[in-house]
Parts: sequence; structure tokens; C-alpha cells
Amino acid sequence: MRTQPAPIKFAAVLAAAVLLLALFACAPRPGVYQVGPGAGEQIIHIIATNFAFDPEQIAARQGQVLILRVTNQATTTHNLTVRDPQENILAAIDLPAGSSSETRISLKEAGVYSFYCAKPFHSGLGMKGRIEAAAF
Ligand SMILES: [Cu+2]
Repeated sequence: MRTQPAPIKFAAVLAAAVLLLALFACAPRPGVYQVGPGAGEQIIHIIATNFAFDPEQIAARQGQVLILRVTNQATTTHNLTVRDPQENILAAIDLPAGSSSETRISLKEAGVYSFYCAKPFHSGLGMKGRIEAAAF
């Protein structure tokens, strides 16, 4: 019985690795909230506490419109500020203690949209997150 030449074995191993990577890329990533595939407005529920947002990582698609509905479960006022990939402020809303507020953002371009609490020191304490808008 002949053994296969090394280059063919290498190609087979490489193909298997690429297939595994592709499967992994399509699978939900732990800790990342995956926005549904629909083209219409998507409602995302976010919980604000001292000092975190949950979820803090959101995966969406370019062109989607997100309604960020934030419930502040803390007993102090927080804030949600969202910036587009160019760092322009898309939304900035204060979140009174115990209240729910919402803002609507449009992911016009692909890239990373950052969000954070603009109250002094809060983002440094962990009140921040990101929305990744994948290209079409
Ligand atoms: Cu805050």
C-alpha cells in the first residue's frame, strides 16, 4: 500500500483547518449578542448596572437599524453614548435610576460602533461596549 506524498497530506490538513475555521466563524461567539438577520428595526435590550452594560458586545450588520432599549437597574443615573466608526456621536441619552429609555441608531457603515456611559469615570470602571457592524 502506497502512502500519499507529503504535499497532498499537507493540503488535506489545510483544507480541514479552513473548514473548521469557517464553522467556528459562523457559530455564535460566547458573550456576544447576535442581532437577528432581519432588515427592519431590531430591538436590543440592554441592562445598565454599576458599572457595566449587558450585553457589552453586540454583533450586527451594516444597514440595520437598532433600537437600544436600556434599563438602568442601578440607583444612580447613568448614560448611554454611542459613537460611529469615525467617533461621531450618534446618540447620547441619560438613564435615570430605575428607568428604561431608548434610542435608535442606524448602522450606515460597517465597522465598530462604541458605546459607553459618559458620567465621570464610569467607562473606565467598565461601562462600555461595542457594536460590530459586519459588511454586507
Ligand atoms: Cu454610568
